[in-house]
Amino acid sequence: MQFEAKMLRSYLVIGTQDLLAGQDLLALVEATLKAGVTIVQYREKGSAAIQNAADKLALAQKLKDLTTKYQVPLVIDDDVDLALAVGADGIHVGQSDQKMQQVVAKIKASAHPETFVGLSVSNLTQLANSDLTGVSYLGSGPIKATSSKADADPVIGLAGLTALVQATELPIVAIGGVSFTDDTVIAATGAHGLAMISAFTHAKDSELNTWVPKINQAFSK
Ligand code: 3NM
Repeated sequence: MQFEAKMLRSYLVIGTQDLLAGQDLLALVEATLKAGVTIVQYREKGSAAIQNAADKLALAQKLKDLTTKYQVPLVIDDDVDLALAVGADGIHVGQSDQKMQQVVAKIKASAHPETFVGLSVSNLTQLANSDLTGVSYLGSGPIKATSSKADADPVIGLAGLTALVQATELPIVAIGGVSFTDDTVIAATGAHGLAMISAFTHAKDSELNTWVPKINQAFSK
C-alpha cells in the first residue's frame, strides 16, 4: 500500500506488553479498526513482550490478515525481517534501533521494495542528524509523560512538536502521553495525526466509536 499522509490520522501502536489483564490483542485491534483507525503498528518490545520469533511471526501474520480485511496499513516496529516476512505495508524505526539507511537498503533489495519507512525524531538535533532519504513520515514525541515506553526521550510538549512540524516537509504523527481529547490542539500544530497506546487500551468500544471518527475529522482539515 502506497504511503499517504492521511494514514497517520489515528494511529494505533500495540504489542502484547501493552495489553491490560484479560485483553486479547487481535480483538482490541479489530475493535479499533471497526472504529476507523487509519493505521496499525505492531510493536513487540521489552521483557513482557513475546520473545519467541515463531510466535511473533504468527501474530504478525494474523495482524496483517486483519488489517488487510479493513484495508488499513500495518507497520512493524523495528524489525525489518518480520515486516518483510509478513508483507507489512511499513516499518517504523527508532533513533536507537537498527540504522535507518540499512533498513531502507534492505527494503529496496527485497521482494517488497514498496514498504514505507517511518522514523522517530524527538527534537531538532535528531532531525538535523537523520538521513531522511527514503523516509515517508516522522513519529515525534513524547508530547507528554508516558509510562508505555521505558526509554522515552524528554517530553517535547506542543512547542517541541510545532518546531519539528515547521522544520520538515515530512508529515508528522504525534506520540507519547497523548489522549483522544488532544485531537484539536495537536491538529492545530500542523501535525498529521495522533499515535497512541494506552488511550486505545483503556477505551471502551463505545468510546472508540465516538472518538476515532472525531480524530480523523480533526486531522482532515
Ligand atoms: N514512542 P502512550 S512515546 C512507542 O516518544 C512510543 O517516540 C514514543 O504510548 C516516542 O500512548 C511511546 O501510552 C509510547 O503514551 C506511547
